[in-house]
Amino acid sequence: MTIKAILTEPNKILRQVSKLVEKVGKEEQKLMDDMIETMYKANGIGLAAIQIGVPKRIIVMDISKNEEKKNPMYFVNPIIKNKNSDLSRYEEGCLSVPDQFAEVDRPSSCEVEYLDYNGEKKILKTSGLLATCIQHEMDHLEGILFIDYLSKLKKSMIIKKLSKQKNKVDRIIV
Ligand code: GNR
Ligand code: NI
Repeated sequence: MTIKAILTEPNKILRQVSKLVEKVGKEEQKLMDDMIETMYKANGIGLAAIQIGVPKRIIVMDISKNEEKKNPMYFVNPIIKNKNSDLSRYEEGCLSVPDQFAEVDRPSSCEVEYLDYNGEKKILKTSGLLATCIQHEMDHLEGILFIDYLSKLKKSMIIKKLSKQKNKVDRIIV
């Protein structure tokens, strides 16, 4: 397994729409292994392939709190169904929007249809943090970030901060 670099905003790659996976083969499983390792290393609870620069419709998640009882979840070609009209508000963060947090409203529960690690078709009913997280990850597959739901002012302040941070890092490296 390999830890990959996570792309951060502003980066046009994060705005790409990811492509359907035709078959869950060795290559896709290797990608999922790398994604889950990268996500654990970064202390995240979810990661979409595009965040490591791969435009495939693949998501990994683990919302378990206990370090010892890891519960990695893998979603290939996920589709969201039966979104609840009730909304839940969560303070969201994103590994591609480092150190920035904001409240976002999303359907409080939904169903997800997907292929698992072995390419088998599954349906999962989600609520709470799991529902919020899967919807956050589904957005990545469409090139959407949680900051897109904020006011223009809040969003532009965040992007400005991140651009400055990036310039700093570049200067250190150069
Ligand atoms: O680690 C993450 N935490 C989180 C918290 C609230 C709502 C969504 C998330 S997902 C995020 C990891 C990430 O950026 N996934 O794309
Ligand atoms: Ni994210």
